[in-house]
Amino acid sequence: MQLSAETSGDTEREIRVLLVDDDDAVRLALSRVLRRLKMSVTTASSGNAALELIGAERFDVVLSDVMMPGMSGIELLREIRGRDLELPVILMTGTPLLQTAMEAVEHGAYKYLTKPIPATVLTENVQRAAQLGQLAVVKRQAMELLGSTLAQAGDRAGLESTFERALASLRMAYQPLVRSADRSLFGYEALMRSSEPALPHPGAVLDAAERLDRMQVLGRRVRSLAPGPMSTVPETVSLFVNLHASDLLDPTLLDATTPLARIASQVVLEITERATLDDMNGVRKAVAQLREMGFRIAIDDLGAGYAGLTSFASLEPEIVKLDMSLVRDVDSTVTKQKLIRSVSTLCHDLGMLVVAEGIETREERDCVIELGCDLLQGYLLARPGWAFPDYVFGPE
Ligand code: G
Ligand code: MN
Repeated sequence: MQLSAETSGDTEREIRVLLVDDDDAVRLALSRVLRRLKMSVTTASSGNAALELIGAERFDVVLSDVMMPGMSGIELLREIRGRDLELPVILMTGTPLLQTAMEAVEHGAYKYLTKPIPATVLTENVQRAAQLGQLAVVKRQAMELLGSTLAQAGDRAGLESTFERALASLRMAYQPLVRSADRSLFGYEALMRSSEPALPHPGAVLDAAERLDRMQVLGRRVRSLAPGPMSTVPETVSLFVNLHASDLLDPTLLDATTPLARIASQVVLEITERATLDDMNGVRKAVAQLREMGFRIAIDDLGAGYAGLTSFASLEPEIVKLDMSLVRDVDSTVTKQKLIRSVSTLCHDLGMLVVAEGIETREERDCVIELGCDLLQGYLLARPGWAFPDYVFGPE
């Protein structure tokens, strides 16, 4: 990797400052001071305006007021840390409060300055913050170059708060599974969604949880949220809940008093083939106990895994979900057709139901039905939605 010119310690380059204050006079006065030192200054009169600018341009330092209508400087700092762990932020306030100062430190503010700020103090701090920010970028690049997978302490703090916000904003979306035989509803799969912008899709939330060793917390949250709307549907409707392999070893999964366990006979626990099941003995034991509690087991993403058919065989699932890569363009791919046909024949002999997921076209749908898939799931029938969404079978 080449270190870019921007971060190679070129101290001659002008420093780009984003100045955030709702007070016009303060913006004017401070930008004058900074421009005198040949810094480039962009101004914003609110936290939201600042975030928009940060999304569009690169800055070396953010200098922000704390007390502003709408988003406060502390909130702005938190938002920035969710997206960028290295951009230095200096906070300014007219009324220093211990509480705010502590929050500023906690969220990684570079400095907390009290107004009125003497010109020399301001410029010194901005200059120093910009240099340290550049150093942080170079350090990260060097670590990447050396292939270090250990996150820095600072990285971890940032990721931690990002993950906490993702966890707090977690909601479940539901996608229907439909019987191909009579087009009736079989159940819904619960899919986690977070509104944390730095972790925009479920895979990113899972990655963060894994890096922070917080899989257990995430799994528990998913399982507590998933049953939500089940009281509104008949008991014949099933709920599919995704488990991570490590969830299988969490004792709370076997607690019969949880909301999920109370409706165990309606629940299908999906275990993905993507993960290697390390402690196979522990897993087998847990699965046996879960069955006794009334849960059914599905193998998820079959065909995508590294585990081959080993995990599949030993878990003896009631339901098998084909990975959507097998479903994609199946109507024009003979090898996929052969594979799906043999999997369904094998599964039917073993008394298992086969799900085709990720169906996006009418041709894929008709083809998987022809190949023996019992249950259908995918955007063609319904996209995941907040309450239990309706589905249409799709065009004839
Ligand atoms: O790993 P798992 O199979 O649980 O993941 C399902 C994911 O696939 C969900 O995030 C869901 O939103 C998405 N999904 C559901 N139906 C479709 C589809 O028809 N096409 C695509 N591309 N994705 C889908
Ligand atoms: Mn799934």
